[in-house]
Amino acid sequence: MKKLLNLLFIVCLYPLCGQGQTLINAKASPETKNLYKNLFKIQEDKTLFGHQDALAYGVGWKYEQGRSDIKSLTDDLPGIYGWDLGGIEHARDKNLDGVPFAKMREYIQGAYQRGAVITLSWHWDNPLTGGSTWDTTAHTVKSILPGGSQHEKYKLWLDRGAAYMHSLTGPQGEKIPVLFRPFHELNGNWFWWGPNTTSVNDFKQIWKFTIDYLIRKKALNNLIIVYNTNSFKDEKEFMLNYPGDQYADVLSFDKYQFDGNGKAFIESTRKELAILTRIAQAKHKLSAFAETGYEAIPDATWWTQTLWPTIKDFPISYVLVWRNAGFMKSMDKMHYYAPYPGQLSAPDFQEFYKNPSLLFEKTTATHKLYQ
Ligand code: BMA
Repeated sequence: MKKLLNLLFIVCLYPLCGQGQTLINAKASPETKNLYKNLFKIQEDKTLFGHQDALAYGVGWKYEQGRSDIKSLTDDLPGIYGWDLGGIEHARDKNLDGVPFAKMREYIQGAYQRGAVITLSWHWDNPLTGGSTWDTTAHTVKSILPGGSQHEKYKLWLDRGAAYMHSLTGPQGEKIPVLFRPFHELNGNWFWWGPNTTSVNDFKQIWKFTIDYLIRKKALNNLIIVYNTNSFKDEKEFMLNYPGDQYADVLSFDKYQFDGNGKAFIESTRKELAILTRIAQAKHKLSAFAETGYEAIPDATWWTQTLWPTIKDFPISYVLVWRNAGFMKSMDKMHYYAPYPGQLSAPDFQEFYKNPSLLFEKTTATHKLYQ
C-alpha cells in the first residue's frame, strides 16, 4: 500500500496531475484558467506574436479605426496585445503615451472577442517624489509598504488600477483575462522599483502585498501574474527578487538589440532563454519573452535571421515587440519596433509572418484560448 502511495505521489509530481497548469489564484475565472492551461499547450511548439499599442497608432498615423502597422503588412493582427496603465494611478483619462483609457478598453474588448490575448504593464509615476516612473532618486518602495509614508496613496493607486481592470469585460459580463506584468524589468536601474533604491526584501514584500491586494482584496480573478526581469547574466540574477511560487504564474524577461551585432544578440539571448526555460519548467510556470525589438529595425532580415533563430528552440508562450511611436521629438529619433509598408524589414516580416509556429490573431483565434 505504501508503495502504491509513494508511486502515486511521485506520479503526481508530474504535470499530468495538473500541477503545471495551476494559477496562483485558485479562484481565477474559468476563462482565465482556460487561457493559462491553453498557453501551456501553445508554448510546446508555438509562440504568440505581440505588439505594444498595436491598434492605437503607428508610424505616421494615430487613432484610425481598424488600422495597425502589422495589419498593413500582413492583413492580420498580433496574437497578443500589450497596453500600459501608466497614468491610471492619477485617474487620468489618457496613459503616459497619450492612449485614452476608454479607447484602450474598446481595443482590449475587441481583441478578446476575436480570440487574442491581452497583457498589461504599468509605467506608474513615483508615488514618493511625484516624479515619473523613471525617477530613481528616492527609496520609494520602502515608503509604499505597509507602515510607510505613502502606503495609503499606494493603495488608492492600486484601487484605480483595479477598477480599470475590473472594467475590462466581455459580452457576457465576464472579466477579460489579463497577463499582468507589474514592476517590470525589475533588475534594471531605471525604474523607481529598481535595485539601486530597493532592497531585495522590500521588493519581495511590495510584490506580495500588491498581488494579494489585487487578487484577494480586489477580487481580480482575471489576472495571470507575470514576473519580469530585464536581460540577466545568470540564474542567480534572474531569481534574486523572485517572490515565490505562490506569487507568479509566468516567468519572463525583456531584452532589446542595441547594435548591429545580431549574432551576439542571438547567442546571448539564447543563453538567457535556456536559463528561463529550465527554471520555468522546474517550477511548472509559463515562460515568455515579454519585450524585445531593435529600434527602427535597421536590419533588413532581422525577423527571419535574428529574432526567429533566437527563439525557435524555446517553449515560450509569447514574444512581444514594443510600440510604434514613430518620430519622437523628445528623443529626436524614430522610435518603433514593428515594420510598416516601405520600412526596410517589411518584406522579411512578411516571410516571418508565414512561419506556422508564430501565432498572429487569425491563427490564435483557431486555438480558442478561453475555452
Ligand atoms: C518606453 C518608451 C517610452 C514610453 C514607455 C512606456 O520604452 O517607449 O516612450 O513612454 O516605454 O510605454
